[in-house]
Amino acid sequence: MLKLCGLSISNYYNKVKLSLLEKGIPFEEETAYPYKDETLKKDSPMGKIPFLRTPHGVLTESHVLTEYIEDTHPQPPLYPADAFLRAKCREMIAHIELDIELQARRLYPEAFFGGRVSEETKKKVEKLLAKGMKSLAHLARFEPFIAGKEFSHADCAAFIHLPLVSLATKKIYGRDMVEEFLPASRSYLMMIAERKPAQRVSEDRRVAMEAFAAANSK
Ligand SMILES: N[C@@H](CCC(=O)N[C@@H](CS)C(=O)NCC(=O)O)C(=O)O
Repeated sequence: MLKLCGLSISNYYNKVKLSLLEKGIPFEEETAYPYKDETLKKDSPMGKIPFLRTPHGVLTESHVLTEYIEDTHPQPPLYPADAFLRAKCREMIAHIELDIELQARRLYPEAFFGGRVSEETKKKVEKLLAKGMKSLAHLARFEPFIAGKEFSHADCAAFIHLPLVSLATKKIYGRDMVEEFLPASRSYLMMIAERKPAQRVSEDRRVAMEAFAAANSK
């Protein structure tokens, strides 16, 4: 049995969880915290979540987890059969994560955790995010799914990461950079949110966020 380790408040954890649920793969969840837990370091060399316990050992890095899941459980496929379209799907995920989420992440300390981000960082990130969002607007297809006609791992990434980027940019800049550059994302995200696996991930995240907020208000 696969064991997904991490926290339901983590977007990278939730992306992999959504892929597992969409594919109907049985799995267990194990709570693991970044930074704090020393045992985590043995499992996750960078101290990050998520990681996956497999019958053969532990894997880290969410895109590696996704590829492993797809290789070991090819049905139902969450990548197109055609090699070029598969690559386009992976390209989309890379842009969402490297050019959008990873940039927006630098805003999270102030947007979500009561910290401060310098004005210089905010300005730099705003420019980079605009560039990343333009690249996604160029690639996104919404036919009706983000990479084409079939639901794919790219939808798992988009559904989990984009709302977080919306929230962060609204809080820091007073503008929702996702809706601004990608207006079609609004109805698209609502469509994905109606799927059962997405509902399960959202509900688990809601409960985990409440627990996190309560623990941090003490
Ligand atoms: N590239 C990693 C990113 C994972 C990541 O950043 N996870 C966050 C939680 S959402 C984390 O563990 N942060 C702790 C840290 O960066 O030390 C992946 O795709 O798995």
